[in-house]
Amino acid sequence: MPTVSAHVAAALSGHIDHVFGVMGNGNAYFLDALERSTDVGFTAVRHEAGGVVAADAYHRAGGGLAGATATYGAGFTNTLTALAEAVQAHVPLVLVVGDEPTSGPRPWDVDQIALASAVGARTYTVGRTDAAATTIIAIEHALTYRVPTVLAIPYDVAAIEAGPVPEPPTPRLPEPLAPAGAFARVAVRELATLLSESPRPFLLAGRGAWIAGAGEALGELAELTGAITAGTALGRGVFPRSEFDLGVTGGFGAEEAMELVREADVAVVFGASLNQFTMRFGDLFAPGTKVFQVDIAPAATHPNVGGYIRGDAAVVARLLVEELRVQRAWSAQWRVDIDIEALRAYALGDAAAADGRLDPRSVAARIGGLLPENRVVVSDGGHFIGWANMYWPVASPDRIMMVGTAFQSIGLGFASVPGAALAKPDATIVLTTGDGGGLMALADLESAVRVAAGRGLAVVWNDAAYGAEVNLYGLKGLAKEPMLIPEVDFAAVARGFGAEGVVVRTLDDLDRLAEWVRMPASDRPFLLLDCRISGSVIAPYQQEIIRVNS
Ligand SMILES: Cc1ncc(C[n+]2csc(CCOP(=O)(O)OP(=O)(O)O)c2C)c(N)n1
Ligand SMILES: [Mg+2]
Repeated sequence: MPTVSAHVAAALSGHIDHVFGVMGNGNAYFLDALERSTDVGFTAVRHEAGGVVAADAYHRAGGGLAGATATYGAGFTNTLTALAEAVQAHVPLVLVVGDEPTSGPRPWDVDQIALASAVGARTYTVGRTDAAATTIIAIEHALTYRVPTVLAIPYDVAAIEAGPVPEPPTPRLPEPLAPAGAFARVAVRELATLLSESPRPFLLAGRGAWIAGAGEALGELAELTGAITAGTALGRGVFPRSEFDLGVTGGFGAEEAMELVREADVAVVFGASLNQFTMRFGDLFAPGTKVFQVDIAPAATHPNVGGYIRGDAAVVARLLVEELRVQRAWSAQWRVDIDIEALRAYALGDAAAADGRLDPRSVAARIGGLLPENRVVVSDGGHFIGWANMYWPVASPDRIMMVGTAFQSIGLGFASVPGAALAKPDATIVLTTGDGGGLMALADLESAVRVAAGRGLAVVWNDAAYGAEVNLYGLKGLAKEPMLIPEVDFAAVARGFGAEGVVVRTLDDLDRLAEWVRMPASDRPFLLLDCRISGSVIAPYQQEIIRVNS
């Protein structure tokens, strides 16, 4: 007879292909049922945070909804940082955990519902008779609100026989949000009129535009208006015509491209939250630019926004296109007269910095030129995030992700690799990480090497320091000792996990990457490049933060 845990597994299997996690007493029956009676794949990771991170990365890389699992107590508390990240980054996933028995907590139990709630995640607890239906509610909540949910199985309920698995209900998901009411209709029409008369229109897409599938409609809108376009760090490559696209905006943006944004007279932002980094701390748009935001948030999310239209990015973009067709707008010419590709260029570095270590800009540029096109870049957090974001072109938002940056956490990099690898099974997965975050995440180097194998490449920006802290506080004169890390031989560490490790001290050492790229994935090992870079070259986005903080 199926158990309550089997009911959970069966209901999940209708909506989830993959679960990542670590087993323990609290999820043993669930994992047994998942393995024996469903087609859901289970991938073991080595730290529970990694289970949530991998499920998160799986979703961001276009794999759909994924599950994570951990045992009760310490297994669950190990997930909290990754759970907070998924909440803040708006990534749906279902975390299946063991929980205290219904009879009350044991000495090793903690109030898991309160802990999940404290980081913004809702818990659904299954009972003896409603496990399948409750599982569907947890899925529905995750997908509707684009958040992680926790599905808790009390310890004394997990193995109870629950009878044949019922046909679970289908999750009910809302339609894309359309601008509602006469007020919104007029706002759309007026924005269309403004765009049709604008000599220098600018359109910016964020991750919300990608999730909404707005690319085609936004492409038409750009054609009809003659707009120059760009993406946020999470919304790159949404617009179909790259020759009119300035690439990434915000701190990672190329200086001259960002100057051009300030020349726009009308700017419309689709599906972007306009955080301080995207907005260059208020300087992205010039004071005279009329800024409009289209988003599903209840109201505008930045004070520089002058007009707000609440709605799904694709729905509103299509409405604007229809309106412009009716109005027979003329198309602005400014994008035709400008060499946009030239504006997207970044400074090339030197071969070595003054201290003799590598200049990260030249390392990044060389690696960027060698990477295979079909790739997904997963990034940990730290000063180094600028290098991949500036020097490695991104085709679409599901091909670069920074799991950890919404919550400003480091140490979630290695575990992102298995998630992305399973979501895009033909792609090369490229991890970009610092030495500090890399050491924090090290347990899941094992998962990364095992799952991605010859499709996996890790680039470690090894500056023997918590570089971001040196830049923000060391340069202010604070004690440097806590900011330094003894230089770790990551290449040797990688060999211990079954990968190939290469210490990169000169640009010529990157020739190994050129060879590796030419080999079939099945014939090559996971490759880790331990790049010994100088901490003296500070990325422009970080200089901006230093300026704002000083
Ligand atoms: C979990 C966590 N601990 C500490 C921090 C503070 N922090 C932010 S960046 C950073 C340095 C990261 O060092 P590394 O990974 O080597 O990258 P680098 O800055 O040197 O490029 C630290 C410690 C954080 N953001 N998250
Ligand atoms: Mg470092």
